Amino acid sequence: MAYSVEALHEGLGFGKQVIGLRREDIDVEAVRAELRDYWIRDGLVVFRGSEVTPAFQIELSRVFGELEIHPIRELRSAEHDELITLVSDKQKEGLFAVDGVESVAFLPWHSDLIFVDRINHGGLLTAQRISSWGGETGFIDQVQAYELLPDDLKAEIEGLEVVYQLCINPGGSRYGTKSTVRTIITSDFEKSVGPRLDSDFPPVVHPLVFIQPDTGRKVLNLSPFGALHILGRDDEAGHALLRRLVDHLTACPSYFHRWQPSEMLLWDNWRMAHCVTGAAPDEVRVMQRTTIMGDYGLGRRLDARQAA
Ligand SMILES: O=C(O)CCC(=O)C(=O)O
Ligand SMILES: [Fe+2]
Repeated sequence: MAYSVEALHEGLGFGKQVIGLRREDIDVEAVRAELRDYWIRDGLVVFRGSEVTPAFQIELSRVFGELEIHPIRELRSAEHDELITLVSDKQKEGLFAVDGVESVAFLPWHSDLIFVDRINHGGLLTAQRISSWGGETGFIDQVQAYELLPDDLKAEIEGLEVVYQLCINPGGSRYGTKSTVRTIITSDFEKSVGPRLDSDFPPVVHPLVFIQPDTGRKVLNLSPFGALHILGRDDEAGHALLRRLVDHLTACPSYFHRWQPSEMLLWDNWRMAHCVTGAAPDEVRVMQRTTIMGDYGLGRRLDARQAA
């Protein structure tokens, strides 16, 4: 094989980089198995020096599972059903002052699809247009985050669940970010999904601790963006516990990716929280992502009347 593999960053504890993978390499079952192993064991794989096309992005994604059509129709790509296109055009996706800095693309720490009962197993992301500043995609390993929890917290969260709902504004979630986020231009997404939020995206519940099936490792399964409260603990003590967990998670070792056009990023969405830093407001950042199917079987919808 012509490609090579290295740690993403020495001492980080997660992530691999695969350099020079070619389309024909993934016809070989041993290569497919090796890549799946990196995905599960290392959480994040950065592919560099590949020839990036939508067709290769889709085919490479299929190494890791069936692809799913994203539930938010506004995000689906016009050309390929398997891709979503994230266009950070301030008129379309909104313009925000993040801690006073005008930005597009800003997205707090989250797990994809945590706002539905079946969270997808992964995503493979490419950059079509890159911003001159910002627009970095950040990652935190929730396996490491669980390991770093003090023992009393590990014991306290066993068996607890968190209630989530889709959040349509990056500043609109209690636990999403400590930055101040002021909306300057409301996104088309917010205008379109807002009126049907409760009917189309009712609250759901996910466990705080999830055991990675292939390795038995525990994951601190917490998405700050979209988290409402711990189920049955929507009180001061419950919120203090959730705040402590969010602060712990977001202080864990992180990796922020500065994009080049010839790169693809693959992550295990069941254990890699991610975020996007605000990007240049007068430029259009364009990303495309696949959604790799899967269901860990632990999420469920919650009737709105039970949500407290
Ligand atoms: O735009 C990015 O860098 C990542 C956006 C994101 O959260 C995702 O694709 O799941
Ligand atoms: Fe995401």
